[in-house]
Amino acid sequence: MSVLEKHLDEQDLARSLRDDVRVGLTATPKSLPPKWFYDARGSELFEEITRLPEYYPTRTERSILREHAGAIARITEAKTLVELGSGSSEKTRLLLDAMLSRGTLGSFVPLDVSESALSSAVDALGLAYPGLSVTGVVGDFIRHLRRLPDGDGRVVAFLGGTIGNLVPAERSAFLGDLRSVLHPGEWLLLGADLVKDPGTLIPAYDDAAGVTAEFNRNVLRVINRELRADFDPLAFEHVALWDAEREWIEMRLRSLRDQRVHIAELDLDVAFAEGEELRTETSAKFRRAGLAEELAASGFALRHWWSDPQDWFGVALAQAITT
Ligand code: AVJ
Repeated sequence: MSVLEKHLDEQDLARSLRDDVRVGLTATPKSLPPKWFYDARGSELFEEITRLPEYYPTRTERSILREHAGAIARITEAKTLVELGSGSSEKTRLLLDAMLSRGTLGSFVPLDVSESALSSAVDALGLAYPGLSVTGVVGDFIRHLRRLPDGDGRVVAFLGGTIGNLVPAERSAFLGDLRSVLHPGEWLLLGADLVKDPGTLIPAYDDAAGVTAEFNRNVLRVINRELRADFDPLAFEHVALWDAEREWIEMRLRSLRDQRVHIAELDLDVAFAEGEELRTETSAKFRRAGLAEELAASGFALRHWWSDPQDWFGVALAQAITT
């Protein structure tokens, strides 16, 4: 059985896009939150990114999950698997298979901002797992945590390294909120991309085929369509850089010329100087010890940690503790 619940209606989405764009494009330096990449086209481009030779996180995480899904199922005895930012839920099948064969699992609750990605995932999963109750929640993993079904025996999976889209203050707020919706003993399964050689990191965000550049420019197309703006996406070039001090990747769009953009829906004109950069994403990279500390500070104990032989990606299994 599968159903889709919407916590983000069109108006809600439109309002938060307007607010984010107004705030981000009138700030210095300019920035936009990464969640606006993911309309139907952006979600497809992201799926394409996950298959690129340079983009190691998805396949590395999948190999870790493939190897340890049985242990995750045994340790957690999950009754409900919740997945935040689930997208296509493709890697999740490894977890669902392991949890179902353990016999503990009754329901799966994927939550994502992209209704298109979520509804196809929910339909496919409903067919593939006829005995499982699948409830897709269209929502934002920051704002709609409290709308997740209550229960016990829940495992919340937050995979793919999406935690890296949050800067440290946002991470601690998010982990604290998540801890407060869980009962002691429930679990967080967290996928985190790890600090590594910039020679590996940068190409993962600046691939030779230019798919990431298209993904990055897609946010301008979303704003054009949703807010009646007149961005010329090709007047911006894709930039990926490694901030060694803060240990994060930044994606930016650099204006190729002096230009003005009109955003009709906001009644706003925005000037870009030649060379001016708009930050569109931060993607933080982690170290095991640092992540264990952040988890502990939010009321989670790191119980297990798995990574690949190259130590490129880490999967943490943390348990909500009594605080
Ligand atoms: C989906 C946030 C994990 O940061 O690696 C991929 C998004 N951005 N290429 C990431 C992304 C550029 C991705 N996350």
